Amino acid sequence: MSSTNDNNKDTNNSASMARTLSISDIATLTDRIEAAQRGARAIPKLTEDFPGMTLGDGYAVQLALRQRWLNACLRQTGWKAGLTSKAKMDQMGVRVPCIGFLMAEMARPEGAVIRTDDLVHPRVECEVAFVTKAPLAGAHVTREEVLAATDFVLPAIEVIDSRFSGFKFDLQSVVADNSSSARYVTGGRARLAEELDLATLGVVMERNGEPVAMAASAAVMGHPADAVALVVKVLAELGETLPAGSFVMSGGITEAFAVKAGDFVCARFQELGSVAMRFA
Ligand code: OOG
Ligand code: MG
Repeated sequence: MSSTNDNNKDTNNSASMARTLSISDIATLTDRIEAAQRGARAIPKLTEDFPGMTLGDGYAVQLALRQRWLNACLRQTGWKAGLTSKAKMDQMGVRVPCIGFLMAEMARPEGAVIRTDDLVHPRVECEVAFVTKAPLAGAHVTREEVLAATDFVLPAIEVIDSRFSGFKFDLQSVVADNSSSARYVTGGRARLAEELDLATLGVVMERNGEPVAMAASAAVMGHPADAVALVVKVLAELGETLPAGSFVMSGGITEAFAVKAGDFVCARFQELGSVAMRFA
């Protein structure tokens, strides 16, 4: 099913983002992911039919999906980093961080009731989110540059939803599936990054009033701003930059937890306040 055709490939910037699939294979996989997302249906991971698929192919599918949403006049709010903590890497069995795009349609207000019938098998995870006030670009961006370009930080819960059966995937497949992006909720108190030690923020994740996980923000790459730098570096490899005014989630601090209709979830962050939601 997979085919390679050198005359039919996009060019891209970096060796690690090398692509092997033809433009028509990328379109086929983009159709598959889009249908699974829209229909809230689990599908086999993409490498079952396309075993030679590379990380670059995964990002080609993700960017094709993003382009479809933008062509439909939907608005991108920013990007996210994923698999940036050991807890998340261990849980998913994937040891390389990834990025995904975030759209306004994925945002839900603090305290929202979130439907589960249009999701496959949702999970929640707590994250530190950043909003930028200056553009960031390049393969060598530093934590200090990220902090200087940060307008404010705020607490977030991401609702992830892998479109792959059993919530099991490899790096290429999850990247194509926009790194499981589904919904996100911000809340609490927006704070200036310089007023906080962003590496030592404690967080307690509760489901139905019971603590299910707790950790400190250093679990994310030693410092969550490093995960924002990672987003910028991956974007550079894809020939993209992070514009000013971007919303960026830095990745789950603890492992993610399955949720079902009726569940109430609250993440309590030191210094940043709490974010809560109910599922229905
Ligand atoms: C991939 C998405 C990871 C995070 O914060 O680690 C992610 C997954 O775990 O399904 O968003
Ligand atoms: Mg996440």
